[in-house]
Amino acid sequence: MLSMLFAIAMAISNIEGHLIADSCSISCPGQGLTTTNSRQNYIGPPGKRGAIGPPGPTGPIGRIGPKGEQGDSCDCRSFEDKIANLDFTVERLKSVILAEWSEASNHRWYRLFRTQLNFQKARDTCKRHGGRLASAGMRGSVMREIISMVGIRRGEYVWIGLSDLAEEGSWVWDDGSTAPVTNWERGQPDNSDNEDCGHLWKDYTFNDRRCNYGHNFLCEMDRLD
Ligand SMILES: [Ca+2]
Ligand SMILES: [Ca+2]
Repeated sequence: MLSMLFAIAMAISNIEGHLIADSCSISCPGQGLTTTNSRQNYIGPPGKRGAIGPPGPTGPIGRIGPKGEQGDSCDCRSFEDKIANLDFTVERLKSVILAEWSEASNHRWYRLFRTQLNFQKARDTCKRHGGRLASAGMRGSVMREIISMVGIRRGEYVWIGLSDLAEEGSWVWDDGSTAPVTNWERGQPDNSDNEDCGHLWKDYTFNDRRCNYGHNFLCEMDRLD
């Protein structure tokens, strides 16, 4: 009788064991234990965050952006003017360095050109050298000093910066002055045969003469500073 009861108890135990094993093999693989009887479910703690991975590859090149605003155009004219002014300054400095000009007590510089040119060409030559036909230095007492300094001979024809080209009888100086002319040779200016340009003559007095004659000429340059 006892052996029969033992056998029955073992059989029940085996059956229950199979039921638990079957239950776990279906409901809980790898996630804790779940039973078909009244036990609670167990969920494990979250795992540790993994290390930050390396940066990804460089992305593709973006689209071309919109056009920028139109820039200012190059003011080439001002550059040309600056270059011309530099050439002008260099020419003036070269002349002084080469001692071709002499400074008078009025702080202006003078140079006698013994090249016979008409009035306009003489004027242009002075301008090209950074000056003008002698004007301020031909007014007042400084004139004799300058004539002596540059070596103008008595009676030598020398163009100076004096003309009535703009208006007959209105004599103006090339430096813009309209100061009265007080050094005319007696009887001059007579405008004989349309004489509109002034020159040194006789006793360092002035005469008007046709502008197309070729004469030596005296240039004047303002101080360099
Ligand atoms: Ca005249
Ligand atoms: Ca005359």
